[in-house]
Amino acid sequence: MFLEKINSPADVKKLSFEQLQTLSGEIRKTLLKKLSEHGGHIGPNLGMVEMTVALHYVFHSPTDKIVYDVSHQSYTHKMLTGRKEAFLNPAEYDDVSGFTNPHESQHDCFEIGHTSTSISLACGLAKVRDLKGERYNVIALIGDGSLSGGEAYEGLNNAAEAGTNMIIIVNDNGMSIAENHGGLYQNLKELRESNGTCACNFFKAMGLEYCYLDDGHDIQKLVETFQAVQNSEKPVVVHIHTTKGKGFAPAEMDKESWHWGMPFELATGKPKFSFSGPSYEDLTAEYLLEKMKQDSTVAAITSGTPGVFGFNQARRKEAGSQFIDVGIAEEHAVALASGMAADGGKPVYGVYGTFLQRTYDQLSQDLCINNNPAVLLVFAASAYGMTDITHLGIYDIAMISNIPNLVYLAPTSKEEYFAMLEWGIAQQEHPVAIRVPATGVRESGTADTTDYSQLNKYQVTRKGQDAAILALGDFYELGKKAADILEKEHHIKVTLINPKFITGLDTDLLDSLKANHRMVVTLEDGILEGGFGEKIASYYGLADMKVKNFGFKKSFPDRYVPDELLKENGITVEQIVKTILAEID
Ligand SMILES: Cc1ncc(C[n+]2csc(CCOP(=O)(O)OP(=O)(O)O)c2C)c(N)n1
Repeated sequence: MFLEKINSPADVKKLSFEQLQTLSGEIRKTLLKKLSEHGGHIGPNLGMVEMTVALHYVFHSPTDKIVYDVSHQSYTHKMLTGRKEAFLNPAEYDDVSGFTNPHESQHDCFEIGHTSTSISLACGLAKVRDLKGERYNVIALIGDGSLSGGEAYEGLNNAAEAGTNMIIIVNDNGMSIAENHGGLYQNLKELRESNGTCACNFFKAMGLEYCYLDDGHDIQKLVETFQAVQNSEKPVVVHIHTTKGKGFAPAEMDKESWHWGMPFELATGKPKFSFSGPSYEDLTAEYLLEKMKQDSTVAAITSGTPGVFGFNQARRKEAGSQFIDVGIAEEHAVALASGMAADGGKPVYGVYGTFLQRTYDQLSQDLCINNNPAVLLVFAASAYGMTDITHLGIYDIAMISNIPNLVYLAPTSKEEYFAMLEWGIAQQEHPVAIRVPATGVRESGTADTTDYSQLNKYQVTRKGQDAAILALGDFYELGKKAADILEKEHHIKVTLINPKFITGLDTDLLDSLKANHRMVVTLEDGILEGGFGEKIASYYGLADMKVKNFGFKKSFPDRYVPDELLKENGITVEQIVKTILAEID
C-alpha cells in the first residue's frame, strides 16, 4: 500500500502518475472504511481525493499555504500530511478533528468550520507574505456552495486588487449541502458546460485570471493545471469540476443525504443506527407547511441548511415559493426576513445557533432597530448541539439577548414551543427568536395557553420558599430534578420557575421572591458572561438576595462530551442541590 508509506507531502512527490492514481484509490477505500465506522463528511471528502493528491504533488506545503474553506473536505490532506494513522487505524480515529487544525499539523493554516472565509484568510496570508518580502504560493480552496456567502465575494473583490500570487481553487461539485441557489450558479453551470470558455464569466468580471478543468478526478490533468498556475504573479481562479461522493454509488446518487453522515453499512449504504420518534426538525416543517397553506405570506427561510428545520426535498417541493434557500448567506437571510416582515410577510428563518453568530449586525440593525416581526428559530443552541470547537452552540444567549426589541424565548416542552411559534408568527409587534430545545422532544401533556404578548412573565411551576430555581429552556429538567431531590430527600420545598423569556426580567416576580427567599439559582445552557443569569444577579445587586448562576464559563471547548462539560462547569444536579443546601440549611 502506498498510503502506508506516505509520511509527508515529500513522499507524494516521489510517485509516478500511475502510482498517484493507485494512491488515490487506496485513500478513497480508507476514507470509506473510516467513514462507514465513524461517520463524518462523506460526499465532500470523496470528491476531493485526486485534487488533494495533486495539490500536494505540485505545491510545497507547509511553505506554500493551503487554506481550506469550511475545511470539512480536508481528510485526504490530513492523510498526506503525517496523519494517515488516524484514518487507517480505528484506535486512532479520534486523534484528528473533522476540520483543519493547526494544533495537529503545521500543514493546517486555520481552525475553521464556518463557510466562505478561505479567500479572506488567504488574502491575509498573501498580504503579510508580500509585506515581509517572502515568496511562496497561497492557495484558497473553496466549494461552489461556499461561494454564496458574502465574505467570499468580499474576499474575491479584495484578491482581484491585490495583484499578487494567490490561487483560488473553486471545487465545483454543483452542490452545497443541498442544491445551490442564486444567480451565480447559472454562470457556474454555463462555465462548466462551455469548458470554461463562455463569454460571461463571473470571475473574470471581478478582474481575476481564470482557468477551468472539467475532470477534477484526473490526476495528470490536475497536476498540469496546478503547475500552470504555480508561482503565478497574479490572483488566479482555478475552476475545477468534481463529483461529490465520487466512487461511492449511494453518495453520488443522493448527494444531499450523504453530505455528512453517521456510520453506515459499506455494502449497502444503510445507516448503522436509526433514530425513531419525533424530532423538532420534522415537527417544525410539518407545522410550517400547514401554516403556509393557511396563509400565503408565511415563508420558511434557510441559509443553505434546509435540514435544520426538517425541510427535506419533498417538503421543499411542497412549500414551493414559500420556501426560500438564500445560499449560505446568514446575514442576507436575517435582512431578507426583516424586509419581508416590514411589509406584512411572515418569515420564519431556521438556523443553527453557531451560524447565526455572523449576523450580529443584521440582527441589530436591519431587524431590531426596525422592530420588524420576523421569527427566528435557533437550533442546536445548547451544549448538547454540535461539539466541535467551530460549531459551538453556547454563545447565542449572550449574543442575541442583549439586542434591544428582540424577544428571545426558551420553551421547555413541545406544547410551549408551538404556542410560542404560533404567537410569534401571528403577532406584529416584535422580532421573535425561539431557542428550539436541543435535548429531544419533551411533552408536558398540558396545553400552553400563555399569552406571550404579555412580555417577560415567568411561570412559577412549583411554589416553595428559601430558594428559587430559575431553570431556562433545556435546563428546566435539571432544575426540576434538583427541586425534586430537595423535596424528597431533604424535605425542603423550593420554588421552581420556568422563565420562558430570555430577553427580559419579570421584575414583579423577582421582587416578590424577596419576601420569603434568601437565594436564587439560575440555570442556563449557555455561557455565563452576558447571559441570562448575570442579568438576574445584577438585578438583585443591592438586595438581600444571594444569587448563584449555573452555566458555562466562556471558553472554546473542542470535541467534548456534553455531560462531561456540564460536570466540569459544576452543572450537575448534585452540585445544584449542594449549593442550595449550603445556603439555606
Ligand atoms: C456559515 C456557515 N453556514 C452553514 C454551514 C454548514 N455547511 C457546511 S458545508 C456546507 C456546504 C458547503 O458547500 P460547498 O462549499 O460546495 O462544499 P461541498 O460540501 O459541496 O464540498 C454548509 C452549508 C457552515 N459550515 N458555515
